[in-house]
Amino acid sequence: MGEAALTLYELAGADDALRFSPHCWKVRMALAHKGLEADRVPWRFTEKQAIAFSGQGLVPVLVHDGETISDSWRIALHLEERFPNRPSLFGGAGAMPLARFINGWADTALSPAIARVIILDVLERVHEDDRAYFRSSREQRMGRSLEEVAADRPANLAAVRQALLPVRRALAAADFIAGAAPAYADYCVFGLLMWARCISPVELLEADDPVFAWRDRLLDAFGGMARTSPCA
Ligand SMILES: N[C@@H](CCC(=O)N[C@@H](CS)C(=O)NCC(=O)O)C(=O)O
Repeated sequence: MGEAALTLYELAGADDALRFSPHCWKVRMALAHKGLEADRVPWRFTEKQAIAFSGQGLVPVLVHDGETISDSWRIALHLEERFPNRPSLFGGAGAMPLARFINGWADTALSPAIARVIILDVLERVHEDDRAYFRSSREQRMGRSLEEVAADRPANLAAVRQALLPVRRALAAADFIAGAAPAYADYCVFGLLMWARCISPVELLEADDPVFAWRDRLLDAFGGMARTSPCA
């Protein structure tokens, strides 16, 4: 097969190399799973103009041979459909709805819990041009000042560990959420943990947590791609 031309617009921090978006991480892992490489373009919250061609204002945005796809879930479906001869992202079409459920759970239950722990670290590390926008958009979303959201870090951290219980349960039965081998369901959760790892000094997981060992396996996947990725 000829090489596909893939460009991924990814959120970057003040430092260009700091790529911390959870949804972009889901796509990074999906691309690696498919054995694909993309040209990764750093993007900042306030650079809406640079992705206006996608018809919306969020990253990830993938451009594949001139076709534009936004939203990490839609990108995963696109990669699965367009690269059917490479390893399946879901482990077969029948497993796709379950991965969609995990993605929805991660985004609605786990992501807000992690956000409460790391939000001030994100604020500190976004580009200075993004800072005011980041604060006002997130305070509007959360209905409180970021300092209020982050005030009780020990309780917020305990809530993340509690939220991970379904993952812990799954890992009691298999090495990965998707079973014996990692798949997109794993990347949906792992992407959120990469968000925290890249942007915050706080360790979300205890060393004896099975989720810690699972995260290690994924940090080492694809030649250690995630482990060697720059962190703040
Ligand atoms: N459902 C979307 C969410 C994408 C999203 O929220 N992206 C964030 C970065 S993690 C963003 O681009 N935010 C820009 C903004 O808030 O203006 C997906 O899965 O891709």
